[in-house]
Amino acid sequence: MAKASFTVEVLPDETAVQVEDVKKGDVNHDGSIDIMDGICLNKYLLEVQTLTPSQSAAADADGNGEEVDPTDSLLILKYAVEIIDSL
Ligand SMILES: [Ca+2]
Ligand SMILES: [Ca+2]
Repeated sequence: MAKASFTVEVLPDETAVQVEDVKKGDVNHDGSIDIMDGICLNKYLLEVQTLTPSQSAAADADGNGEEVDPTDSLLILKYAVEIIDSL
């Protein structure tokens, strides 16, 4: 399985500011949490696209340390279709 490699150069302070601005679940940063965020996250899981550090922070719906996996995808989709009412 091919794994995308990329280099991220941000200072620790900048990362902190970015993560603070992140709305959990809003992976594509359009201001709302909906099905598009689930699709965006699934594309990442399928290695079709990469996420920026702030996007992966937003994608970590269950908050287990910015590890993005299918559990986060499921949580965001459940929220998007109103099965759960908070992330
Ligand atoms: Ca969104
Ligand atoms: Ca997670």
